[in-house]
Amino acid sequence: MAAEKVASERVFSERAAASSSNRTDARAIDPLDLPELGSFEPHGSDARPGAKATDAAQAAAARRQAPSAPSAPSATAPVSAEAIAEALDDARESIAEAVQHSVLAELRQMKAFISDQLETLSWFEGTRRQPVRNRLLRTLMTAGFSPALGRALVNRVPEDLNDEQSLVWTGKALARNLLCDTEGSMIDGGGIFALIGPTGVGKTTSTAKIAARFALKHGTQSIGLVTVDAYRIGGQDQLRSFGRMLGVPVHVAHDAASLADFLHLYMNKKLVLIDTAGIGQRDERVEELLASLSSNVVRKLLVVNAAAQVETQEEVVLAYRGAQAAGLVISKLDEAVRPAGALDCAIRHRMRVVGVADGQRVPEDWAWAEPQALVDRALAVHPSPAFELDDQLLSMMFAAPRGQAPQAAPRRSDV
Ligand SMILES: Nc1nc2c(ncn2[C@@H]2O[C@H](COP(=O)(O)OP(=O)(O)O)[C@@H](O)[C@H]2O)c(=O)[nH]1
Ligand SMILES: [Mg+2]
Repeated sequence: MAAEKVASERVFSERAAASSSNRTDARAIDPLDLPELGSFEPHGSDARPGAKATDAAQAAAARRQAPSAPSAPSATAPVSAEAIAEALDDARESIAEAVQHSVLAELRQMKAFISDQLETLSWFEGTRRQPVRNRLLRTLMTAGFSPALGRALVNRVPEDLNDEQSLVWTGKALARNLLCDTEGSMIDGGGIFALIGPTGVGKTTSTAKIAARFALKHGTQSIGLVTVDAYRIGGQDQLRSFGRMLGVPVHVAHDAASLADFLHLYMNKKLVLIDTAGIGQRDERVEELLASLSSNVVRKLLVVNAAAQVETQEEVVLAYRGAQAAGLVISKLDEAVRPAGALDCAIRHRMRVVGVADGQRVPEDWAWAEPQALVDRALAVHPSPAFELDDQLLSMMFAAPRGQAPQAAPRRSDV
């Protein structure tokens, strides 16, 4: 984790070093201090508010109970009135102490909540007094960026810029922080890649598009195609028919062992693409899938649907461990009203965008990731009047509780 942080900070500082001194050029300022978005990280091992105090109260109650156990009146020995009175006193004391601890824990929790709310509201009030920042915040929220990233950006935009300049600055800051594998160099370098993600996001279609692009440059002989989509009826046939179009045979792996066999068989191929079963991010089989692809040689490309809700995208990234994947494929960009969500996830989780699918046609509707073009597209959102944000709505958004660890999505077996 620390090594990743150092590496990404190096990328940022290298890019910053290559910057010009133009005032509106985001490269001229410090990079976004993304580690500050720590509110997305779970807080330590036990993030329950007041957990420590409550646990301490429970432990104290347990301690008091323990010594009293041996002295508990046996069935045969007569119980004296003093012993009963003493036991009652002990019990009263334990209850009072436990109640005191739990009240204190609740008060602490309330205090933290109120000071968090006040801090956010005073930040928002401060922003309101700076009309350029206020309008910028509204533009970012309207585009679909998260309040966390919006706030980080608005805090850093230089004060002396006008609306247009601050938007240019923000666009550049976003593009600089959106890691992209421009020109598809990662895939062009070859290796074994598995496309993972929820159902219907475009894994198979993207696999076919990537294979077609690669075949154009390196020839069909250099590609191996494997599908482990054994769950869905027709899942294998879909890649098979794309394979036939390309002239590349497709093999079906039914389990981790047969996948290993195929990978061995394809040792001499420059690129091996593994198409996987679509599994909803709340399905516990996601873990099985990730385990079956845990080999070091298999690099994972998470496919995220740009047209999905941003909260869903966030859940997908968390469930599929997107931050540990080699790259991100943003699919269905053509359908997305607010593509900002997918970019926001990529920036906050420091994922490298490998490619973008923007239509159903294979292989035409595919582009290698280009940060500025993606950011410009995300910022060019014109919502219908029903979805416009006014100051009141904005203040409500920013008054919502922040700083909580993301709730793990309920697994399918839990619901
Ligand atoms: N509009 C649009 N449709 C897409 C895109 N990628 C895939 N699709 C369609 O989405 C559906 C599911 O795609 P598929 O590749 O089977 O998804 P998978 O379940 O993740 O493998 C198919 O109808 C595809 O044609 C895209 O970039 N844009
Ligand atoms: Mg599929």
